[in-house]
This record gives sequence, structure tokens and C-alpha cells, in this order.
Amino acid sequence: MAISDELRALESEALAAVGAAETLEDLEAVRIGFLGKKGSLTAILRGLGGLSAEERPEAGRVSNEVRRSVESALDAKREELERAARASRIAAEVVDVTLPGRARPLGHQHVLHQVVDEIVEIFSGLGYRVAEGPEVELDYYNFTALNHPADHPARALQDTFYVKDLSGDRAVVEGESDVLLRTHTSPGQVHVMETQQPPIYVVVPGKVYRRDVADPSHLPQFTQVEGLVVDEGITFGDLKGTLEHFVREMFGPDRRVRLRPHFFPFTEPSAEVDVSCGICGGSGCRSCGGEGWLEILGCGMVDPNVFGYVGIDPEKYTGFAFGMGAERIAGLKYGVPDLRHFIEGDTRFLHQF
Ligand code: 2NM
Repeated sequence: MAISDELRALESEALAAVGAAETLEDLEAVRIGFLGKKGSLTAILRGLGGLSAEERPEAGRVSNEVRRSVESALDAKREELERAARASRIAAEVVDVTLPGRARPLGHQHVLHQVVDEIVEIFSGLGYRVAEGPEVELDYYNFTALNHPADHPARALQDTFYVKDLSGDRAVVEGESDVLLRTHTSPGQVHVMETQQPPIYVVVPGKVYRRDVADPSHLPQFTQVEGLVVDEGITFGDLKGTLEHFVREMFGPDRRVRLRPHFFPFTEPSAEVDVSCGICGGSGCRSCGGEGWLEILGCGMVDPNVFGYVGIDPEKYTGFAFGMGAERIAGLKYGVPDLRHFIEGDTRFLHQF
């Protein structure tokens, strides 16, 4: 076969291979196969030197044509494949900005503290200030100044967590520590009365501790909100009106309030306060144990003995106080049957609020 025919045959072969290449890698293999150092076209071009003077010009012209034709086919195909690769990359990376966003697992305030804040807000709206005290207290503030006699049962080791001094700086005999975990936030109110003269309008939220075994309605650590008002001319009627306002703000305008006589060491007279059942409205149902009423707090007129301890003149001033368990309020508000949910941190519970 004449060398120019050989070249033309090689050209058709090369153009067909270029046409069949599906990827840039295929195309590079084709280029190397024909035009690389050991390529078939390169081999023929090297052989041109051995041709006769008559054959050489024609063979040179054809081989140049073939090389240019194969090179331009390679270039065109490379551009086409690169364009296709770019287009498919762009298609794969496309973002549909109209799709709904992915929900992020955002944190939120614990339901108990939502309720504490709500309680505090209701009293802030009546002009009360917020006070806090230490969780580790002296028994003077937790019991004595609150008119608990020395032999009051709440002082017993059985009911109160006493703090033992392990540093050895103070000899503390088991059962004789005067440092304890407060059993209510009332000592916080004693600190307020010791340092401020009336008029006093405060709420004291905070953690309190009692040696109870946890069950659906008891926790060894719970959260209290207590309130205290001391001013001239404060009556039991002011207490009742204040609590009715609180209950309706907290539970809704249709709920009723009932006071039952009770005893607390620091108030006289004292009462326990019930709210009408939100399910049956007071007629009695399973949710309120057939009672029609649910107990929510304790209250009373501050005992003049307490004023004696803190240096407030009981001839000039009277006052009322009340205390509630925030877990209990939150449990009633949200229908939670077991207060332990509030301290266990189970996200299946917490995410509901
Ligand atoms: C209650 C019930 C009744 C109370 C009394 C005082 C203070 F400091 F004024 F004496 N603070 N809190 C009180 C009264 C608390 O909780 C069930």
C-alpha cells in the first residue's frame, strides 16, 4: 500500500476512535495511541526520511494534513467532553432554594423554669421585686427566725439535709450541725426583712431540699416560689385577692379559689389554697380524685414572732406570705402525672414543651 493510503487509513481509524471516546481519559489514550512518542502516526512520520525524493513531498503533505486533522478532531472532542463534564458537575451541585430548610435541634428553656418565670412575671406585674438567698443556710434562718420551736419535727435529721464540715475547722457532731440545705425559700425572705424596712413586696424563687424519697408527688429537691408582703394595713383580704389574681393569671379566668384553715409555724392564721379542677370545674372527676379541687399552695398572715426576730415593728406593720412548689404548679398546668419527669431530663418529655 502506498504510504499516503496508509496515512489516510490511519486517519479514518483515528477519527473513529476520537468519535468513540466517552471520557477525557479515553480521549487521552487515543491521542497517545496515534500521536504519542510510540504512536502509530508518529512511527510513520519517522519513516518519511527513508523515502525516495519523488515520494517524500506528497507523503509529507498528506502526513501533515492527517496530523492536523487528527489534532483538530482531538481538540474539538476534548472541548465537547469538558463542556459535558462541567455541565454534569453543575447539575449535581444544584441547590433548590425553594426546598423547606432542615429543622435544627434548637435548645429551649426547661418547662419548669418557663413556669417559674411565669409565676414571677405575674407578681412582677403587681410590683413585687425578686430576691434570692443561699441554698446552704443556717438553721437560724431556715427554722428559728421562722418561729419553728427547737423541737419542731421538720428540724429532724429524718426531714432535713444537714451539712457536715469535713475541713475539721469546726467540730460537728453527727446530728448537731447548724448548717443545712434550706427546706423552703422562706429564709431568703428573712434576709430581706433583716435588711429592708417595709413596704416589702417580694417573691423568692429557688431550689429547696427535703429528705423525701422521690415518688409521683414528692421530690427530694424541688423548686419553690414564695411571696411576702409587709406593709401598713395589710389584711387577710389582701392575701386572698392576691392569690385569686395569681390563680386566674396562671390557670385561666374561669378557675375558682378555695382556702382551707391550716397550720404553719410562721403564719397565723394560715391556710391551704385549692384551685377548682380544670377538667370537671369542681364537680369531681378522676383527674382531681373526685374532689373537684386541687391543692396548689400554702399561705397565711406573718406571725408577729417572725417580725420580732427581724426587727420589724408588729404594732405598725402586718404582712402575708405564701409558698408554692413550682413542679406541682407545672404538673397541674400541663397534666404531668409524675413530678419526677421535671428532674430526670428525658428529652422525650422535655421536647413536648
Ligand atoms: C408557705 C406557707 C405559708 C412563708 C412565710 C414566710 C415568712 F418569711 F414571711 F415568714 N415566708 N414564707 C410561708 C407561709 C410559706 O409555704 C407553703
